[in-house]
Amino acid sequence: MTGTSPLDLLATGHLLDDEETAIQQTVRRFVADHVRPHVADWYEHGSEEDTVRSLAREAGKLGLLGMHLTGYGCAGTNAVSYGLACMELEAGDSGVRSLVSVQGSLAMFAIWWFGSEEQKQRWLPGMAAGELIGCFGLTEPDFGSNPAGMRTRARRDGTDWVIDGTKMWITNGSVADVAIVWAQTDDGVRGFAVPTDTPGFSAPKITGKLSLRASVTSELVLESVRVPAEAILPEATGLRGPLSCLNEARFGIVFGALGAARDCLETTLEYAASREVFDRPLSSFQLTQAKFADMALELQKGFLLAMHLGRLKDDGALGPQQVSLGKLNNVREALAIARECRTVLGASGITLEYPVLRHANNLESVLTYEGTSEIHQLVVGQALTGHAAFG
Ligand code: TGC
Ligand code: FAD
Repeated sequence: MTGTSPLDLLATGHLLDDEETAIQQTVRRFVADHVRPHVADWYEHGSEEDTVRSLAREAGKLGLLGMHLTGYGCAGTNAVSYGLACMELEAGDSGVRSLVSVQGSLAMFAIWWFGSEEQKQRWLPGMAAGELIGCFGLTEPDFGSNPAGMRTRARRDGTDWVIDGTKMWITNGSVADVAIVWAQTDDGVRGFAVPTDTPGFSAPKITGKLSLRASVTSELVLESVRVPAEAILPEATGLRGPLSCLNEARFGIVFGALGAARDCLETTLEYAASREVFDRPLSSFQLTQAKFADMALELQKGFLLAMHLGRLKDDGALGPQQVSLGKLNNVREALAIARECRTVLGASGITLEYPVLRHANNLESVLTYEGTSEIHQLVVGQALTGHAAFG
């Protein structure tokens, strides 16, 4: 998508400054060295905890974890740079971008924004280095789109808190050293930084996934998990707490999904140039070119949208509805591009030799997590009409 990309019909690289371009290129090399050689294997066999840990350490060395946060060992880049990093990571695999999103935008952000100084000192430097892994437990088996209904409950016992409940579909749950757990209390929803070695905490891994297989997804089970008063995130009160963290991660996805789409399109352009059908290169047929033109158009439009939102964010002017608009469009279009590319590859498109169906399958999860496309339609609908149509 920068000036070096063959897909950059609009020369969108001109929108980036030198530092942003350098960060993008560095992350692209990281993906080439640490992700691309292994990702088909991770996908085929399912990612293991060890893989996540070693990838996190490599990402930490590069300063990718919590990179748009400041202090506590974080790199302190601007939002656009963070978005570009997400795009490059997701060109490798959505699961790798998920690792960085959950660590930086959800778990670290929750502590950085809502935590006490002691919590920040305790967790953030190790998390930025990739030595400690965090997860973010909001969704429950019966409450995904509607977290307000959560049943996980924290009650006071003396100065301690005792937490009971179950969280579902939690990225890196069984790898994590610290779980940010959102629970109902007598004062509404509150967040807790729970060390995962606390008695009563367990995180069974979810198996049988057909999407995001290069990422570890787990259940969190909390049975009378007792944590001291210092575990509560003091500044997060109400559902606004977790939803504010989601804005951060959703922003990364606005850029990230385009990386997966770009990888599909680049792969498919190359394939169609060398594949002969009816004695001519597949890329010379009008129907194929129409597909390419439409896909390139949506990719470039998506990037312009992402850049606009990134600049708004860097100006402190980005609203949640705008993030919803970006996530809705860019994930939907990325998935459409991945599926269309698969058709151009024919039967070859169904294997792991090419990344296309892997990306498409991953994007099914991306369409669902961080707010489903329907929830983002409703957020935009509410902004347009003034009526909340969720309930
Ligand atoms: P509602 O009554 O509208 O709002 C409750 C309070 O929250 C505030 N608020 C927000 N604040 C910040 N950012 C946002 N985006 C916010 N949206 C709402 C709101 O102002 C209010 O504040 P206050 O102070 O007045 O109390 O809430 P609702 O219950 O009607 O729900 C609205 C809805 C449906 C949009 C929300 O629940 C929602 O976004 N649902 C989707 C849930 C979701 O996205 N879950 C994601 C879980 S994490 C995940 O998927 C990680 S995947 C990671 C990976 O691998 O990359
Ligand atoms: P539901 O809420 O049951 O929705 C089912 C369908 O109903 C969807 O199509 C939805 O759009 C639709 N629907 C719901 N409400 C409405 C409505 N009001 N109007 C119209 N349609 C509606 N969660 C975390 O907390 N932390 C994580 O780290 C995390 N990682 C994840 C990783 C993966 C791989 C996946 C797949 C999910 C992850 N999630 C995580 C959970 C994710 O956020 C939820 O799956 C998502 O919020 C949707 O919830 P649900 O699956 O319960 O679907």
